[in-house]
Amino acid sequence: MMGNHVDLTTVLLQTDIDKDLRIIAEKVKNTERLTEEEGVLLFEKGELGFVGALANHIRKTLHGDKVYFNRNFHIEPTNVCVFTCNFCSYSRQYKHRDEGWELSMQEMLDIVKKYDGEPVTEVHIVGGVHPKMNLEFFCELISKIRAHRPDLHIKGFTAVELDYMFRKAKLSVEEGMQRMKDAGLQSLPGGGAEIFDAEIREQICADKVDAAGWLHIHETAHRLGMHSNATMLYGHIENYIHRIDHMSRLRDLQDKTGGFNCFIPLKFRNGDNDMSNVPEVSVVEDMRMYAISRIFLDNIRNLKAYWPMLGRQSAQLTLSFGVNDLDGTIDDTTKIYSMAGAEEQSPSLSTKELCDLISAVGKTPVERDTLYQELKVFSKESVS
Ligand code: V47
Ligand code: SF4
Repeated sequence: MMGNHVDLTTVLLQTDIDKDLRIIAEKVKNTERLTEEEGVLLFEKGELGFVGALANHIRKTLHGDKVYFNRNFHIEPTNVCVFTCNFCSYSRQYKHRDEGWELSMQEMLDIVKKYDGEPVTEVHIVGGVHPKMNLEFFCELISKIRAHRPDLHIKGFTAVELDYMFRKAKLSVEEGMQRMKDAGLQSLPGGGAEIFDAEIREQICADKVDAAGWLHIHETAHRLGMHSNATMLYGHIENYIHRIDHMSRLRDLQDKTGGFNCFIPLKFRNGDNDMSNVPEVSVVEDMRMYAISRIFLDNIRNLKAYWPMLGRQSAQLTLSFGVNDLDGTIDDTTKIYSMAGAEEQSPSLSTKELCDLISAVGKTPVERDTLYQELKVFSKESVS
């Protein structure tokens, strides 16, 4: 096995280690939970090698050398959006909808049909919040996808989209979610969380669902037996306290419901949006972000790096900083990052390319379904 970090015992043998960091390393060794203060301290004092060693220890304990990926495809119904998040390069206002796209029911079903006979296991549906695409429309879409291809897991709609649809339909979150579930929705993606802190939210995405609303939607989904993901948009105007506060609220909800499958830190990209003056953070800061989330979120089992946003090489690097999941779409049509200046302009990786990328850093590629059930473990020989 390739050893990229010194192990935790070696870290603890160092005599010149900062006393606060030593306490944190001891806690990680004893699988004890970090406090919020300790989380902030890790951001302030933890150098890349130190947080990497801790995160790697946790990843290895939880997952050995397995790195998960999923064969899925995306449907983006529209980029027309009633909201005005300043970091968004993707959306177009309704009055400028001629510059954007609006897919019809048939066009979306045609995307699904394109994958007939292909071994995909999930469809991920996410887009802007269109004032005319309502709950009825999306329930019909979901039930038609379900009828056409019952084996496909339908993961769709951020809490932002759901909050708008439910309010427009004059339904409570519980009623709205039950309708979606009855139509065939099985999981929620993690988008729309951004940063929960109210003051930062006010500056970057003032008009969409707030932290309490986002958390309530996910809690309701979990209570109905659905699972969901959680994201955090980092590296813009927030500080370390806001990041820890965000993760702490997720950790609290996870204690209550256990419904989060994974956590996905999303790096702010500054291409062509109203926050283009905000510089992007360095790759060192990216890796520290992954590592510290792995250490802090002791009750969310999987940490995902979304490779279309990071690029292949940085995605590979995250596997040494706590990440055990590369999402791994075979055909990803999401434009949310390509339009914000991400490395991957038309992201698509074959299973073989993805497996090679994982094997090249000494890890074992494992295909999973949406709920992280293992579908196939790829040995070097079986990659095809
Ligand atoms: O909520 C928008 C982010 C999210 C930018 O659950 C940006 O499996 C960086 O959540 N720079 C939507 N990020 C996408 C999302 C997602 C993606 C992949 C997988 C899953 C999953 C979820 O994209 C938004 C926002 O946080 N975003 N603009 C930008 N300029
Ligand atoms: Fe709309 Fe989502 Fe863009 Fe915000 S991030 S403007 S909610 S598409």
